[in-house]
Amino acid sequence: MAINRNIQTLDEFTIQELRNFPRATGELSGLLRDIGLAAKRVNVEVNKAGLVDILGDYGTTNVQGEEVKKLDVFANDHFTGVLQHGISCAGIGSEEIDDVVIFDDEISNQSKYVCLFDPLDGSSNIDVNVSIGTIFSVFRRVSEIGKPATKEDFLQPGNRQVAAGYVIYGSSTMLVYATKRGVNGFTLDPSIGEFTLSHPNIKCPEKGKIYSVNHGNYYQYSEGVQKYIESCQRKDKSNGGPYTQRYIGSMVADVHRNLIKGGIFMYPGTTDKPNGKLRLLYECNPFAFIVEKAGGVATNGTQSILDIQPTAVHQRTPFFIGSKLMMDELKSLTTQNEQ
Ligand code: P6P
Repeated sequence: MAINRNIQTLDEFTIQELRNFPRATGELSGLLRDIGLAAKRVNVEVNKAGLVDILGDYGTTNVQGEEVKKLDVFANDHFTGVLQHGISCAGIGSEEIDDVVIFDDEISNQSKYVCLFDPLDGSSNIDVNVSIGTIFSVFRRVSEIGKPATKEDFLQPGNRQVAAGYVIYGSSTMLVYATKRGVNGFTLDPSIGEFTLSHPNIKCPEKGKIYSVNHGNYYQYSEGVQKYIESCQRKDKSNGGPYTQRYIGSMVADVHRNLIKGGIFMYPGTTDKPNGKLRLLYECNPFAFIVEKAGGVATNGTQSILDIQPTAVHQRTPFFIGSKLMMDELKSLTTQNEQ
């Protein structure tokens, strides 16, 4: 029976990638397959969240001081579990856990990588059936292999990431990840229970007509950001305006749409929250890595996200990400208005 080689599963793709790097140990491929396995398990629960008593507040609050939904905990436990019981990860950092978790067992200490993740971003949307997602970031350890991982392994600038990706639990479930070789998207085929390559070599369009921002905070934004938002709304032939405003309130869904179609996503600092809301290590860094590998740009308003030297696991940053020419427009307007 002829095997349809056109449908490449995530496992086949990562193994194929290995063949391109004969000296590779296969650890990173293994880590990505582990993440794919956890994503499939979380997907099952997300898809039936409305049917079983897994909804509702878990009654606790996480380090962000937010009500924790049961699915957040479920997702956190599954991603932590597959990585701890795999052979490719020495420790994790998670939005749901106060500090990094060093696995410190004989096998894990031999692993070259550490992983940070937001196990279920956008979880406030769970109860109303809006797309949510998992975001992950992978670093090569700077600490000595064979010994336990250290905090420094996790506090590296985003330009040191070796891989980053996200899972979007939406109308279909997709896993998108980037390495230095590019960005590839895999759609879960329920008939075989495998992620299959559906979006090879993703590129972010240089220009788009979608801008994504929470207008409710408009009067708390800087003058430059306000000017840019107004330029998006203006009927201006030079930039193809007015643009379309799309904001789901679930970062994975908003950034994924803009990555594929072209556009800009902004979570600026406000007068109440000068550093904004989004977390550098497990939300902004991974998306910045992915979008920049696809040809886009990501900044905190003044510098590249990937150049920021982290000082704390849960630190926040203002976040602007998207199509290169739109990010250039933003930069010119904010520079003019904030000198
Ligand atoms: P706001 C979800 O809670 C989240 O962390 C991101 O997924 C999303 O982009 C953002 O917050 C939405 O925040 O303040 O606009 O509701």
